[in-house]
Amino acid sequence: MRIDKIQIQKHNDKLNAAHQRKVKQLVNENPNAKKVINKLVDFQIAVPSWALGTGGTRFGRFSGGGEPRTLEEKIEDVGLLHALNKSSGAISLHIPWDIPTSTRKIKALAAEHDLLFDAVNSNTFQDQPGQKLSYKFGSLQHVKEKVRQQAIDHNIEVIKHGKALGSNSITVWLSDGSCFPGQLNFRKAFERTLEGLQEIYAALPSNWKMFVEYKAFEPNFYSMTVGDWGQCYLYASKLGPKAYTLVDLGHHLPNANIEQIVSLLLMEKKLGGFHFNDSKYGDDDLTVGSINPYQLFLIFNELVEGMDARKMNHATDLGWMIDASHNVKDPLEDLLQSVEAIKIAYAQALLVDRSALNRAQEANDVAKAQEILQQAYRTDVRPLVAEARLRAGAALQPISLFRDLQVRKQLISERGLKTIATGL
Ligand SMILES: [Mn+2]
Repeated sequence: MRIDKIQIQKHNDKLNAAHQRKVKQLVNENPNAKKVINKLVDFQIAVPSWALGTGGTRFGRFSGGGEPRTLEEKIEDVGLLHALNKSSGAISLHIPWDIPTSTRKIKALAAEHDLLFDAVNSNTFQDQPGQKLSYKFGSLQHVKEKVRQQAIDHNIEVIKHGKALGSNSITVWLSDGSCFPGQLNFRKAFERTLEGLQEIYAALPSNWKMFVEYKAFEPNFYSMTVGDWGQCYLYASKLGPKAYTLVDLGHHLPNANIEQIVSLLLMEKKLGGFHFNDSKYGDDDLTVGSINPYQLFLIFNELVEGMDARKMNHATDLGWMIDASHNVKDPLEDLLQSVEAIKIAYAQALLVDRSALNRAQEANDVAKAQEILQQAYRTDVRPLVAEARLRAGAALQPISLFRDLQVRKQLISERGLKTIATGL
């Protein structure tokens, strides 16, 4: 299924008059609003291939129907999202779940949908059918050299697939760690993992980045070998200038000050990218902004401040990706909500009066500093985000249009009710 320009135009025509009144008011009140709209147009967030089907928990999985069965259908789904919001112009693939049968055809299909290939992801956290050696006790940390080599070879293979597709980064998330005290020698596990990452790093094309993703716990519940931003920073520093940390919002211990972590990693030129999601308790992978939108705003506040301090391009100098998936909503509606939440937080962060905030900080005026942040956070920027969509040729209200066009019903009629996305 495809959504064409005429359908979007009709939808926008109905809503545009009321929308323009709201934009006008915001532009009058905020001298920066026009600049914010331009930055929002440029800001794209990659959609992961594994979020297009209903996620599961370890207790069950309830398919929503019409889920993509192949890589082609996954690209088609991201194409639908991008047509609706013009903010999801990239897909992040997971190998081996998404190995193309024909790279040429897949590239052409992505180009038809105006999509790029974002970071490719390796998978050594589960055993694949026919795999020789098991990752039950880890991959790059494994005590047996042959298992480590198998994991290294897999990552190098992932780089090859990514290179063929035009991607320029790999995300390595390792589930390595231990479930019980005494199971693992921490130092040896770190050293083995570093050696493995060094071999993978050596296989990176010159223009590539390696994102090393950390996670505090799960599936290992006593220790994780890349468990927090400190350990991740050590790996990234020892590896070299093409290696960066990747921050997944759900991968911290409860109440961690993620915005401070982001600020310092940026300062050290070691922040590479993001996996956006939200959580109440652990790695819940809930819709971005659904639980704690203020935290998301505070993170974007540090991102904008830190990237501007280093004169970085907001749209292109970090990897922006969603990593969320759950059991109860339509995955495409859910992704539209996540993208919207990210753009709202970004727009609010762009509205922060930086020079006033700096003056308040230098004067120890704590109340004023809070007022400045919350002034931006409490501004309803949704008309600016919608205006950016309008200018890019997308829908003013993507979810309404998704429902009006009965996209899910059509996908079910094309693909069937009982489909399960590959890899899930
Ligand atoms: Mn992640």
